[in-house]
Amino acid sequence: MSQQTPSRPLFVSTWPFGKPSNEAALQKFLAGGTLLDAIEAGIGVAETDPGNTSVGLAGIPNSEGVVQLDACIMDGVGHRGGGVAALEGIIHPISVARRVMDKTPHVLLVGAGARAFALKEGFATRDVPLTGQAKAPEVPKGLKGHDTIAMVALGPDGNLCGGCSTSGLGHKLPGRVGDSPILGSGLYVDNEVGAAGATGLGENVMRYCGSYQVVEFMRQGLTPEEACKETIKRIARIDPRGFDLSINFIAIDKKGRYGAAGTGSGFQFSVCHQGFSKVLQSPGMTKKDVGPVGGNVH
Ligand code: SD4
Repeated sequence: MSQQTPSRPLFVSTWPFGKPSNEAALQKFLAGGTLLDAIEAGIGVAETDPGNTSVGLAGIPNSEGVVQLDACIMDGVGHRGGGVAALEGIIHPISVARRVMDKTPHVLLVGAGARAFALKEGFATRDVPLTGQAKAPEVPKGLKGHDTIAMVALGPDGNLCGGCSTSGLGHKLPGRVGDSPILGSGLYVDNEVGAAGATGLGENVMRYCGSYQVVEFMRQGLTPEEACKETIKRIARIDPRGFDLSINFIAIDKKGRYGAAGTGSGFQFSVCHQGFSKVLQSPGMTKKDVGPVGGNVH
């Protein structure tokens, strides 16, 4: 069941660590910031949390021991977006993503080019400590220790926006880019309909344009939770791995309805508006939710 609130602004983000981020976003907005300022400030909290090993420079490094960060931001007004990928040594990738959106004719800057842009724009840097994480020789098959913050928001004027930031899959190959900085994959905002964000194994989100699909299902009339579930079902039907995909979505719509769903036992997500800030459990999804998987069954 999607839930609904008339309270604006409304912030929804992935994981329990989204709660302090949501609260910082609400404070920023109440202090006179725009909805985009709020998203940037909220995600910035996760990026500088030294205990967060999956967002920002405390994140688990890649197979060469280097932390490479992915982020994007999207503004429903004007359908604008910006992102950075494989960005090294910059404290706030979400802010660089916003600068790409606001100050360049481009949408996505990567690697050395993204870092050069960030330095030219005066963004703060930090030498990257390995935060005690072991350097790994190869990409592991497991998915442990990676949790993106995706945050979507609905403002009092009915406009939507969102952001996403991650250090990505721990021990990934250098240069690997996940779903999180890719508009339509890790995040998508359509000001006519709603917004969605993803967390999980990026390869399994980006092959299906997951967040875009969630928004398109909302356009067809599904509630946010139904749209998240339907997207997971569709992916599971097509993918040979069925439900063994480690993917999770959050979504909000123009009416202030919000919801989430994830594979397996689901995941926790955070919701905040004035007088309300909670961590909620999303429904989980397994084979029994859809019947046969592994083929293109319709
Ligand atoms: C990635 N989607 O780079 C990110 C990681 C993540 O929960 O969200 N993990 O694949």
